[in-house]
Amino acid sequence: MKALVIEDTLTSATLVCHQLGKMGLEAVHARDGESGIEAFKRERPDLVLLDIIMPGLDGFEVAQRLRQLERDGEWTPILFLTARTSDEDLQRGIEVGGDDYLIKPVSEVVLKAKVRAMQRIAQMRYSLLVLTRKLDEANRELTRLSSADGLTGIANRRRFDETLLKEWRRCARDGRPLTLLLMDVDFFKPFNDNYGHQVGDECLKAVARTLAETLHRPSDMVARYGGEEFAAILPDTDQTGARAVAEALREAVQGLAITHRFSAVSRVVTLSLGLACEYPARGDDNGFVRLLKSADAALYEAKKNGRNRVEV
Ligand code: GH3
Ligand code: MG
Ligand code: MG
Ligand code: MG
Ligand code: MG
Repeated sequence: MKALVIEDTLTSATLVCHQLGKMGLEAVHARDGESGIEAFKRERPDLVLLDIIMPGLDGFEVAQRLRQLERDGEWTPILFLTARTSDEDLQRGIEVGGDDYLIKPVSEVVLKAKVRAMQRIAQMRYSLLVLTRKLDEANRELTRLSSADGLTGIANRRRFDETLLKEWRRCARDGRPLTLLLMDVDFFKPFNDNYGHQVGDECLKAVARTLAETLHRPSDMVARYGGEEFAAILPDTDQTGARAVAEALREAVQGLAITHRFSAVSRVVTLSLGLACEYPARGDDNGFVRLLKSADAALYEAKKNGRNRVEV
């Protein structure tokens, strides 16, 4: 703990510094307001003892300036230590930012008790700060958990729904196209039935990771839409661009080369994709439902036309 003593009278300063030293505090002395402010910036003390009558800046002005120097969330206890005894001075001292007001000469016992009181408040304040930080962190973690899919770690349906509406509106506002992809693993039921649910889960994790890694733009998002179905939102992407992305996703999943002896279309796990692209209209907040239906219909076509393919 470090205390800054801003006091122009040397005998008084020496005495107080000595007393603080006995309490286990490291005392730094400044002999006027200006150098007190400089010392505050340099030393970042845990406590300030501040005289009022000094050449140059008086203690009231110094207190105000010190409060302005505190960084966000910081608080340094300021105790006036002065020969001025009027109620008005005490009142003003508290108003300009002082936390306590002691009248000289102050006994060692009183000084010690007052410093202890300030230390206790500072400690409580610090504990509260730590708690607030932990709460913030826990809150962020909760938000993350409530929007992530438990198995794959990518966005869940809830987050997908939120994002789709948000991106729909954004693209409407900016006059940009929005693409939606619905994707479904081919013959996943026989995969599960033959290799077991655990292997099925591992396969879904690998597919999710690959989809996420293959999408490049920060605004792209992929979600687990349901069991073995995934959905991707591609903002600012027209049909031509989206077709290329969909094709890349299809190839990336095939490229995983996860053996699937029970697929009727391939020897490895594959993906069928349905693509829908629109230029959202302003005010058409329900238009994304049409987009979903359209992507779903395209996915159905992809299944019907042989799977492991993209349909629009
Ligand atoms: P299609 O090519 O027509 O899509 O055939 P499919 O067998 O994939 O279609 P279907 O929808 O009948 O099968 C989906 C299967 O996905 C059913 C279930 O066994 C499996 N499944 C769904 N969710 C999970 C999951 O979380 N983990 C695992 N291991 N399997 C899942
Ligand atoms: Mg003085
Ligand atoms: Mg399915
Ligand atoms: Mg199906
Ligand atoms: Mg399927």
